[in-house]
Amino acid sequence: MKVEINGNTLELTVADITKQNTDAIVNAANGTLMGGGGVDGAIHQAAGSKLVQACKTIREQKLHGERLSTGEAVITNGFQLPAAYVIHTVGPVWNESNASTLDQKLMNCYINSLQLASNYDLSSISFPSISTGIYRYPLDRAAQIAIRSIGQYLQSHRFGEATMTLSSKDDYYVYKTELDKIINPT
Ligand code: AR6
Repeated sequence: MKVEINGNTLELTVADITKQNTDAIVNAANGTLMGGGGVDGAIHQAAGSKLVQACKTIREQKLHGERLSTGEAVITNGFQLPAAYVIHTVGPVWNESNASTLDQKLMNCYINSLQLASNYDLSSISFPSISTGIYRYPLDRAAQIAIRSIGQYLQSHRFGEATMTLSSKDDYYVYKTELDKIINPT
């Protein structure tokens, strides 16, 4: 499914993000930037060991040894990936008692990644479903935030192509439901 928003496109697809040849792919990382499981592990595996070296340099030079904060984003080369760049962002770990603060942080992941891609003059980006795996965010809630955040950014910027790269048909239909809501608001 692909829709036009203010001259940009927002597409939903079921695919392996490590195979996407957009200018950038987004990694659902953790604050250490040293890799992990899920999509983070798959991206590091496919990009090769230069990716973790680039992440180490960011930790030392840009973050002065600190972890990347939840909702923030940094960029590296894509090395062996088809995508030229990887944007690493840290999604929130789900915790019902703190939901509205976490929603804002998840929104920041999408907006800051798009902003960083724009700063690098990139015009296409693929996102995974941030926080809905190991970080246990409720899928429908995360999908609504992702679609609204990307939609809002595209509505107010000339960007290009944004893709949500989902790992299953079930995830795809949850995201499609949210995208249908912003195209045909009732
Ligand atoms: N392509 C597209 N989507 C994928 C792929 C892939 N190759 N692999 C997994 N997914 P998760 P999180 C989907 O757990 O919840 C890591 O250890 C997956 O099915 O990767 O943000 C990090 O280091 C799910 O729908 O990310 C952090 O510690 C979605 O990607 C932590 O996990 C996100 O699941 C981050 O957890």
